[in-house]
Amino acid sequence: MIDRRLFFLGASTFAAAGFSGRAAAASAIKPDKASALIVVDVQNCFLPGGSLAVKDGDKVIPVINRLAKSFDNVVCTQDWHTPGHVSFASAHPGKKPFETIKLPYGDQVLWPDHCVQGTDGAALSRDLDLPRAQLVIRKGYHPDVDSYSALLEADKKTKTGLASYLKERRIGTLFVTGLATDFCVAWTAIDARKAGFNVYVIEDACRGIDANGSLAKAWADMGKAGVKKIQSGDVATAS
Ligand code: VGL
Ligand code: ZN
Repeated sequence: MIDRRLFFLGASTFAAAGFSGRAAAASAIKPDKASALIVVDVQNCFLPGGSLAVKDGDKVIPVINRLAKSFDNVVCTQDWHTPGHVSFASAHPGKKPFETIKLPYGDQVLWPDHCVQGTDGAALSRDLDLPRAQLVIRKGYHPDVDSYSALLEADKKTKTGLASYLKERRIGTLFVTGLATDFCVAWTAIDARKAGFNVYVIEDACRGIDANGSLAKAWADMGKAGVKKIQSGDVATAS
């Protein structure tokens, strides 16, 4: 009798501890002073109605706005192409958007014209509510080189300066959000891992283009690089 009571007490105590332990772990990713929220390319061209609209791209905005309240450090990126940029299909007679060509630095997907410097399409969405954002890093401004990654241009040599900025500020952990999951988000996350950062990608704070299986491939590549996939609900909210 005594044994049985003890067993039941023990079992229920164990179950309760196990359950709350798991629940705590799932919500225990707490951004600290050495963490930054990276908001990738939430620009009009990538939003519904834009020239390279990402399906449901606008859905990331409320999620990012909510997350930002938990971060001391917020950095935005902005795709910022010259008119007639090498990544535009319109710059290659006979080529159409989403075809791939060979450039000196490797394969390049061709895109509709997008995010041309100084245009409204290149502006960050006015619905972003990031009053504490500290830096907007622009990329893709060399006419002959694309830059999906916010750290390293597509030639894999030219640095944007973002890694050094973050390191000088002693920021070691990045939470990457924005558009598009399978291009600028993934390349930024993977290059950040290569540069030694601890990297989370917040899946529900991103949306993808998904051209020819690119979304599944991007998640696989990110996983191999040691990028951690999480959901916005896994990030501890500001107290
Ligand atoms: C992007 C394609 C071309 C992106 C930028 O932000 O993911 N994709 N330029
Ligand atoms: Zn671009």
